[in-house]
Amino acid sequence: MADNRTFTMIKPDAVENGHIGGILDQITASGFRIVAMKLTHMTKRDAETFYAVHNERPFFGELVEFMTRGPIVAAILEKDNAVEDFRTLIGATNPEDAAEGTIRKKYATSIGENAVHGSDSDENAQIEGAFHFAGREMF
Ligand code: RTP
Ligand code: MG
Repeated sequence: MADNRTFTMIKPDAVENGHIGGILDQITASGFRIVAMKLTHMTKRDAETFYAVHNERPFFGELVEFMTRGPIVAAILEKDNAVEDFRTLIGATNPEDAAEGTIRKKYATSIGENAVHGSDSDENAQIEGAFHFAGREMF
């Protein structure tokens, strides 16, 4: 995957609360092009693998439980400087610390249930995109 791409998930809380449309609207209005997208439901093993970097953290069990609670929207997004610009667009992990107007400020309910995921590096964007999508699903 090219360096101008990032990977995102609209998490189960935001899907449950009816925010898929609002979040996608803000993403595309901010200049990101949707390269791949689907509604999917992660298994426990999927979530444990996807978030393996956090498996020693105290919140790991809670995170896996949350991410498998219901469907998510997975997507690959393209824009110059995609990883960094998307992290800016979503805001801080904890919505209480997120800047005004960011997706997490608007839609997240807590540090754990924070509406969206954004890759933290070009390398992880590549790994995470490939975790969810086959090459023929990327456009
Ligand atoms: P993400 O990977 O989902 O984009 O979030 P992030 O980089 O802002 O935060 P990260 O440190 O990678 O944490 C991954 C996700 O774990 C949950 N979390 N819960 N209860 C807690 O203290 C806590 N801390 C993190 C959140 O869902 C966070 O997005
Ligand atoms: Mg992270």
